[in-house]
Amino acid sequence: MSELVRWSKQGDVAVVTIDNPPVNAIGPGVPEGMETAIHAAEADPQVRAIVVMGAGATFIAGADIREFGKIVSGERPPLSLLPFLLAIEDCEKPVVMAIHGQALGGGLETAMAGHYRVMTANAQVGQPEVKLGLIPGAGGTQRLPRLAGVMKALEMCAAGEPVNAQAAFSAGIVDRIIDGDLLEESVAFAREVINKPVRKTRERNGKLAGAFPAMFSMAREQARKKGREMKAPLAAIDAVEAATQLPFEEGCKREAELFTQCLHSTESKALIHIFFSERAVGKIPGLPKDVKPAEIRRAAVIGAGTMGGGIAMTYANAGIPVIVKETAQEALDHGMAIIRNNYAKTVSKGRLTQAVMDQRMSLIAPQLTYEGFEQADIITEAVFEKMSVKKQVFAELDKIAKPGAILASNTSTLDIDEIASATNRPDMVIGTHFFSPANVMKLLEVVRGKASGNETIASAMALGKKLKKVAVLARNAHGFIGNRMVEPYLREAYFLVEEGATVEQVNQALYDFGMPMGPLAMDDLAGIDIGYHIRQEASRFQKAGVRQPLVADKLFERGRYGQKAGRGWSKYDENRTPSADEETAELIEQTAREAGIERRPVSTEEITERCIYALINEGAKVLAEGIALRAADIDIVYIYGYGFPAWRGGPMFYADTVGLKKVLSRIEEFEARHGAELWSPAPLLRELAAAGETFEAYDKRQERTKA
Ligand code: 3H9
Repeated sequence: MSELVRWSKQGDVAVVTIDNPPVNAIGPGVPEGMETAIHAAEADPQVRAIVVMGAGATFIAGADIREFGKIVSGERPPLSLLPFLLAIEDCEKPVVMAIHGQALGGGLETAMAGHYRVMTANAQVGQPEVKLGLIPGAGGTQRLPRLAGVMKALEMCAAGEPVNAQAAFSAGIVDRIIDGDLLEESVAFAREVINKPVRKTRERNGKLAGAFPAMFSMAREQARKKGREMKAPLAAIDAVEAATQLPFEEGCKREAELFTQCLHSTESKALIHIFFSERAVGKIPGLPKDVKPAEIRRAAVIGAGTMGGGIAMTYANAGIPVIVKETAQEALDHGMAIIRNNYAKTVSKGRLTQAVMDQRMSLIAPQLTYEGFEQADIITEAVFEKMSVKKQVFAELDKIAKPGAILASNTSTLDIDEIASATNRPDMVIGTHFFSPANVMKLLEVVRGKASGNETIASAMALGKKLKKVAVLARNAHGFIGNRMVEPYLREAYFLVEEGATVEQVNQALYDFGMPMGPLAMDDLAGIDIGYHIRQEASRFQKAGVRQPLVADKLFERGRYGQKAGRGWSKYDENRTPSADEETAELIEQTAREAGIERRPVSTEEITERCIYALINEGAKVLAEGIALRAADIDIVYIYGYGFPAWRGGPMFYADTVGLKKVLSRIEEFEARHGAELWSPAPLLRELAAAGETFEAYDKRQERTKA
């Protein structure tokens, strides 16, 4: 018997247990083990029904994702789960799949090969393969429409979102929701079905008849809208459509073809890279294993502006009571009104109940004093982005915060060490850089100062998880990871309009690349005034004689602060819909003329390359300087903080897919044209390109060195 799968008897019911920690992924040995156990139980005359379940916290989280790269590289033969599932389905004794935790991907496919399914009330089932650039590859697109109907199967396979027990039961995916002990009740359920005919999902064709062509065209339209250039959702729809057109075996063949195409796609490699990177960022080399993060029970936030309000909501959403302090009643009232309005919008969309909104609002205590701050386990400062203001706030916090409280700054660019120097406890000071809107964006950039203590770092990283964010650790340096890199990205966008591209052309090029909006639209959303103040604070980093963007500051001087002012790079109507603004176009032309910048037609390719390669080049510098721990960390920052398309894998992974030699040679061309100060290639990029290496390989090499 396989060590990964065991079976035992509870009277006349066999219990097959899959035990492949941590998530019972279907790796080598698991399907074989399942088949052997089922056959052994089937052959045992005492056994009249079989229950299959997972050991530990979950049923089966899917195929072992680590195997896919090995299959693509030819190191392992293709995973062939289908025949094993057919063997389970053909078992002559009823097989009951007992689901707790998650049955995802190959996990749900396994469950659907059973004759019955039961599920605990808090479990989930889903076909999330599209999130890895794949489609279900073991009959999921063929069995799910037979169980749940074509519409539900399309929704689950193309969007990849899991469904809860109630939804799974209503859709017909499971036969019973279990409230009590899973093992006990599944065995009891198995006894109920002993004398009932064995139901093979693959033969239950009734629900397939409900399909009509418009379902598929609608699904495709939605998938294109949501996934932009992503291919996997469309492949998933094709495979579900095949279920309605072909017999089961033929449908499975079609699914297998589509699965293989997806498996070899760059999209899938990129998304699998993101899956593992998202988990790798939490691992901090050098942080002793016995460091315990502090328990965060109470929080306080200074500043009820856009960031402070969003951060307060994030704490409240995680059930942490939070005080929000402002200096003036009007600002406090305004901030609280925005918070209330944000929650109310979510309630009106049906995504939050009024009761939950009320409970969250009750966790947020607005006030003008420091009362209660002495009880806070963490105090997050979100005041004006100016060093003198931040230092004054930290000096005050030092006097009132309890010993052991974490003093966190939400600065997006400023020097954490200098901020910490305003206190007598620099070991407790750290940067927690939230991204706007803080209650929505998944990234938390944790910035370690020179003196930040290990426990402070571990606590901030753990806090990220508690707030349902992805926390990435950065070393203290101007702009940290994200904003340090966004500067050259934006700089190129500014230069490109001065050289002759239109604002709309620049925005469209980066939107078409996959960004949620173009760089100048992002600038308008973030606020032209914010960028201006950051540039003012950072002016000491500017080198004399190096070209500086000219128009952005002029927009500020004219009060064109972006979306909130109704005008910035573009003009905005009352619904904040942008349109081209002649005044900006004239301002750009006039500025370029006065500065002697030659205007010329600029291609989409040049726009994309100059913006994205500037990001990559700076990323390589950030990596070599140790500001980011891994290239993968940079990718995560860009995906969750700036909306870089996940299906391109983040800027560093994208560079790998373009080829570092090609990226380098374009950067060298830009250097020749625009000067070394702006475009000198990062030494690490040169080194990796010369060695024919990738950033991904560099990360692996570094990991081995540090281990
Ligand atoms: C598939 O099934 C294709 C099929 O159609 C068959 C084709 C033939 N494989 O997320 P966590 C690791 S495609 C390998 O931190 P949580 C994970 O890396 C698959 N490893 O825990 C981590 O390792 P480490 C479709 C996996 O409680 C550890 O387990 N399935 C897998 O926050 C803990 O994970 C999916 O896409 C895996 N399948 O969340 C589901 N899953 O500790 C992917 C997890 O070394 N998984 N690991 O960093 C998930 O969504 C979440 O892991 C889950 C648990 C919700 C299950």
